[in-house]
Amino acid sequence: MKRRDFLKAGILGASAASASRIEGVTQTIFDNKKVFGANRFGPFWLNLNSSQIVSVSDFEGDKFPNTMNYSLPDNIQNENRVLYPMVRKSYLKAKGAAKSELRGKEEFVRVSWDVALDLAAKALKENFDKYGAEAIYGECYWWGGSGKIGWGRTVAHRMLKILGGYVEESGDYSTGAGLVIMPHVLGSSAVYDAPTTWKAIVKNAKNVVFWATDPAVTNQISSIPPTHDGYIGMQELKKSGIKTYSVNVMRNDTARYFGSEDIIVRPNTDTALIIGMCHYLFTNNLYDEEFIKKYTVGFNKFKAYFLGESDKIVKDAAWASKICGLSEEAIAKFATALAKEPSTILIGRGLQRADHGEQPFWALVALNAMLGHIGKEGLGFEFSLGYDSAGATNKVAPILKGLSTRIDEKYENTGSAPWKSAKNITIPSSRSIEALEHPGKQIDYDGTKIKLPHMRVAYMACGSMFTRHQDVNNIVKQWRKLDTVITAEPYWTSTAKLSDIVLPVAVEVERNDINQTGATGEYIVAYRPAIEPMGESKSDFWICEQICKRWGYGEVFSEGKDELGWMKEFYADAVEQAKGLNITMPSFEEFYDKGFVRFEKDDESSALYTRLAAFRENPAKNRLGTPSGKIELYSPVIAKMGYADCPPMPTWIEPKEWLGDAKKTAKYPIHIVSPHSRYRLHSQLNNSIIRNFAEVSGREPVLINPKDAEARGLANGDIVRVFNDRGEILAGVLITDIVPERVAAICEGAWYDPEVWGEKSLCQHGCVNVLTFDKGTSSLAQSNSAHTVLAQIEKFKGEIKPIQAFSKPKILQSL
Ligand SMILES: Nc1nc2c(c(=O)[nH]1)N[C@H]1C(S)=C(S)[C@@H](COP(=O)(O)OP(=O)(O)OC[C@H]3O[C@@H](n4cnc5c(=O)[nH]c(N)nc54)[C@H](O)[C@@H]3O)O[C@H]1N2
Ligand SMILES: Nc1nc2c(c(=O)[nH]1)N[C@H]1C(S)=C(S)[C@@H](COP(=O)(O)OP(=O)(O)OC[C@H]3O[C@@H](n4cnc5c(=O)[nH]c(N)nc54)[C@H](O)[C@@H]3O)O[C@H]1N2
Ligand SMILES: [Mo]
Repeated sequence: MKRRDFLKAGILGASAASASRIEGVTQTIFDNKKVFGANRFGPFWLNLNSSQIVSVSDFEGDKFPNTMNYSLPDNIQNENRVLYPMVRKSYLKAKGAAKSELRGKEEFVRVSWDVALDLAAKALKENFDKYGAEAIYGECYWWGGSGKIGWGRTVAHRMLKILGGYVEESGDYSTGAGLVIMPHVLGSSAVYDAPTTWKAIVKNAKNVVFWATDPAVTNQISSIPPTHDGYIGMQELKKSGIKTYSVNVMRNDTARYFGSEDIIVRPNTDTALIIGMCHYLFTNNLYDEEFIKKYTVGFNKFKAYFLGESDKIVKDAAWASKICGLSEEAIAKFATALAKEPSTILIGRGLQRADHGEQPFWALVALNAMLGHIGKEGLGFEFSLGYDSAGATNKVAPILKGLSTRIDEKYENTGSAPWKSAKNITIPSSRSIEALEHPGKQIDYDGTKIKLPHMRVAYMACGSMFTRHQDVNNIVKQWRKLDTVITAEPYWTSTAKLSDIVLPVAVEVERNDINQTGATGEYIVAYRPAIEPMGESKSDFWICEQICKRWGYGEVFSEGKDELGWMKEFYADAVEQAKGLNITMPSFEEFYDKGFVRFEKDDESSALYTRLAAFRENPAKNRLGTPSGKIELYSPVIAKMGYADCPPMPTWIEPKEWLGDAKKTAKYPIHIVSPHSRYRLHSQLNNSIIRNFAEVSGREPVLINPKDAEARGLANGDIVRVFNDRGEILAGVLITDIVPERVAAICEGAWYDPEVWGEKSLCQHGCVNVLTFDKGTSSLAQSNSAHTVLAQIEKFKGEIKPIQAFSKPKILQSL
């Protein structure tokens, strides 16, 4: 069938299926061809034969194609796909909530879409009608799927808005502490603002500091398909020979690429290092007094703190050295170098995903203010270059629109129109399990009190709770309190296995959608079904529309358009915008046929963009959004909140667990950090062939220093038990001095594989969040503290059992 015919028909055409490698792959729509596609790893070419995706080739417009996409054929056509709608046995028997303690233990039953959707629609509606929005957990966090139309998170939120509201999150897991503290300091969330460009940095900086960031790894992926332009900036930086530093708890890939000077600190002690540096700059008159006077408020209070005027503790380099482990001389030398020459500090996010994670971000702004480079072309601090491959020159291009939760006014008189009065209940991102544990509890949040909702039904899509969230054994326990768990998933993940209703989802190359590449906006790209959805999977859009239909609101959801219809609408809007930019775009049919349209022209006006340059130039005219209009080194607003765990200026506070706590380290002497893996996007792709590059002895690797290995009699490839009071995991030993003594690294996202499903038990595969604790960063942001963990490591002496994480659960064909 020709694509043009397919377009006309507007449905998936069918031709005879040839023998397929595994159950579920039936046919391709684009026979024996190269088909363009895109996802969060970047754009790509799929090479197809008559029945399946054979391989992936690089897209020529991608500056640094992501090798992760090579595993797509295996990932998409994986044994681990959910092929049919499934309902847990007891739930199906009862036609509703039943025996939640059996989740993960009993069989699933294959059902028709009608049965699954009826049950899902009923659970959502009944609970909403009885208990209101607080009963419906609809966070749908975050990284699964993509697209401007059918991203599961957007369509689920649209569906739950039509229902009348749900529990959503504010902030995120990525940078939740930064998002809440920065408005008090800089007057905007700052962490997602447009970044200073690499070009401006390379032109002007003499020192570039990578502070808790690993852009060589983390820029591989993006929220919208990346063309990886940021890596060109990094190449230019390397070529320039500019001195680079890496302030980190280990030597990471970025430091190795640049040959950076390592500034290795004890995990979670950066705030002390920074305050010690501030003290040094002040007492040695190396700081920019004029910048402080003109652009900041509160310096005198901060100064009194680091001089120890009230607590009699002088926070000098010697004090900082004792806490962070770096020598006094090294601290002085580093501070001096940054003060004497034009410097840029690129700040990562791992830093604030820790107990009191607000403080290092605030302290870094204070340090930068004292250095005085802020707002000079290419200099100062930057939060956004470790992510989204940002910082290249933008293209002159239209901005593609997308589906949202806004419901068209023409449906206002439909039924009782519950979306008109829909009111969501917002809790800080990562506080959801605390809500299950303590419904009704009041928690502090950024000067307000939040009452945690009593949630009864969860609609899960695009997220992976049991790998993402902290203290997995506690999640297992609290999870039982949900009456109904509905999970829309392409794969049999741990979350799917611990659900009542599992809805099989079609992935990007199995459905229609549209997107724009990031971060420069160079391409508008079409997602098209290159293969038929596996088994009976359907798009998130279709699923949510069908659920709304059961409430009588199918058309309100879809506005009478299918995904192709929405594609055409958003494309037409881009064509209109383009006209205003003097750009002619091809017809929709041509675009759909080819898969992409390119915008070539650089937007030179933004090429040397520098954060806070306008503020530096004219602080009266370009006031910041803070109460003073300036950078706040002391915040009267935060002072008024009176939080002991978030003082009103950058302050060193001991984290709940750290290497400086002699009592705790006696039992658990190793700090575990969980960086993001270069072999996956969180948990995604871990079920594919790429795992072969990423594992040691069939487990997630634990990077451990030679001395720590020796003390435990460990060799490369050994399987170890990593444990603390919260839980235990197995991991495969990789001995390396890129991690210092007493620090071990286990990447986040390895699939959770408990020995006994549904109970507190040993994770055989290495899901690091079994070890982490679930506590907010502070009363201010209540973000997650994933990087604050102590544990012990020992050789595993028990029986090694086969990994179950990637197997399907037991499935019955009927009740
Ligand atoms: N210890 C520790 N924990 C961490 C972090 C850390 O640094 N350390 N980092 C945190 C951060 S920054 C983040 S952002 C979170 C990430 O947390 P999540 O966003 O939950 O991470 P993913 O594993 O990407 O989950 C995406 C899920 O969506 C599914 N999926 C894929 N495609 C589709 C689709 O089309 N539709 C639907 N419905 N589902 C789909 C995937 O199979 C997968 O199960 O983790 C956090 N957790
Ligand atoms: N390949 C790949 N890329 C990704 C992702 C992925 O899963 N895989 N996830 C994406 C997402 S959602 C996000 S939010 C970003 C995450 O981006 P980041 O949060 O910046 O990444 P992380 O790997 O968590 O941490 C960055 C660095 O911080 C260091 N670090 C940890 N604790 C400390 C500390 O206490 N002090 C100091 N100085 N350094 C510390 C780690 O060793 C690591 O090198 O990455 C994005 N990019
Ligand atoms: Mo993130």
